[in-house]
Amino acid sequence: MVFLVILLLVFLMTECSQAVYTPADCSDIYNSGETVSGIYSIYPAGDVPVSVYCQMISDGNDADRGGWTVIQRRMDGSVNFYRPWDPYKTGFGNIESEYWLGLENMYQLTLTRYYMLRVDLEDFQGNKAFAQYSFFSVGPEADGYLLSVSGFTDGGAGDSLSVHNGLMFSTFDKDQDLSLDNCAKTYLGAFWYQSCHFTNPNGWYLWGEDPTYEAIGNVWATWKGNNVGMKSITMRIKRVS
Ligand SMILES: [Ca+2]
Repeated sequence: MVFLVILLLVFLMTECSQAVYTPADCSDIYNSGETVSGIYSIYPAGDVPVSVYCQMISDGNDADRGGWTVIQRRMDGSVNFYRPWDPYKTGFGNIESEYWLGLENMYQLTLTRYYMLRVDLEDFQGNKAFAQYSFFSVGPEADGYLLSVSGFTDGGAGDSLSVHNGLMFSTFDKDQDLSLDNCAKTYLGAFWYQSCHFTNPNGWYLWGEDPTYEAIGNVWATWKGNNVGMKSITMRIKRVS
């Protein structure tokens, strides 16, 4: 009888712990024992599930190891990134290929947690480089989803992002940049524009080098200049404990 009661209690505890398992991000999922990269559900705000690609790295050095939450990815030009404010707020695209996680999700994730950011780049010749930042967060919508990024480490790409620190996010229908013009319209993207950019990861998928229209592509100026679109760009974040 006692055995049966214990069995019942164990069963109930297991069921309950499954019901309330709401990982905030891929770091939580990795730490729970999932070490295979793929699509998972995370709960940035604690209640609503959000699909995301988790890049799980279980070897390599300490900086790489762990569960990385992919917040932005371009890889084949299959998704249109020239979109207005609302999709940039809530997120869009295909989790298995190209997507934007959404500013609100980034805000919720970084509200009470510390993250590092890594940006991986690849050109159409197969060259790769990255830029890493020891701190990344996004402020509330009321403050224009302000970007905070610092602590640059060079992975060969140079630093095209620190100049965007402290800026508000802009889309073609919500100009919050520091330019008299509309940077999102001029450079066919959406970003934390200044006047206007050193990198334009959500810009036009250029398919390589194309100087026809200056700096409209998904470029990273300190690596390949303003007119070389990347084959792939991935922005991913990992919790720093
Ligand atoms: Ca402006």
